Amino acid sequence: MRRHRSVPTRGRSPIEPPSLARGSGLRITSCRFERAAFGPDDEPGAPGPDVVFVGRSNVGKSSLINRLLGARGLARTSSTPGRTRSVNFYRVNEAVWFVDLPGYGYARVPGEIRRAWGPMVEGVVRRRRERIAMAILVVDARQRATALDRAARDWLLGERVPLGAVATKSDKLSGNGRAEAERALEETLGRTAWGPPVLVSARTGLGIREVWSRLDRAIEDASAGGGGEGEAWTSTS
Ligand SMILES: Nc1nc2c(ncn2[C@@H]2O[C@H](COP(=O)(O)OP(=O)(O)OP(=O)(O)O)[C@@H](O)[C@H]2O)c(=O)[nH]1
Ligand SMILES: [Mg+2]
Repeated sequence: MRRHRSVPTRGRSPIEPPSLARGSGLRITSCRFERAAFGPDDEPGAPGPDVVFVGRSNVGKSSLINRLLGARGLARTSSTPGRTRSVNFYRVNEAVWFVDLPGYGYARVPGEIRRAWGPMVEGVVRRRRERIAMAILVVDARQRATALDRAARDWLLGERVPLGAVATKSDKLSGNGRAEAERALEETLGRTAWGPPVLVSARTGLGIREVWSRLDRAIEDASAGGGGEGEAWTSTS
């Protein structure tokens, strides 16, 4: 049974303590694509917090967003690396931004776009630093973490944004392979307040509940810590 749906809420959302993972209350009451940003002026100004997805091109960021939101096809996915070239904003429960960043490390993306990637992603993270509840570094469970992934992690830690890691496509590993990957990932990426990296699969849904429970905590902390002008992060049961 699906626990969360992508149907829009009618009228005002009930204001409740911000918990999505309480009991069986994991629930998305609304989500929508808001806009694709190519520069600061395009970024939405409505209150966050933001959950930002960072990772290599084609690693599965957009697929993971769709799986987390239970909304197949909301974020565009492609087997062609470099599909997401803008910063895409999704509004979740009228309260939280999911931010899909362009992927790094794909050589065949034209040079101009590659050169723009660094400043574009850096700019978003720096401008929105205060509202980032969690930057999720998405790596490939089969590759563990590449040098570029580690560089991205180091940079994000340096920017002092809350950081968590997930390893996706873990449906492609056997049970043993997953246990090994888990160990290797914790060794290479380490653990943050988020905990150790979580193995997930956008295809099977593995690990999605765990990610939500950690995200929920991070969003709750961010909402308690500052801002607080937006609607509360709501859960309906
Ligand atoms: N088996 C498997 N395939 C996946 C999974 N997640 C994504 N994929 C596939 O991987 C490819 C890339 O997925 P995307 O979600 O578009 O990747 P992305 O990171 O958003 O890529 P860019 O936008 O190019 O940076 C697609 O062919 C997906 O179907 C997963 O959990 N398991
Ligand atoms: Mg994408």
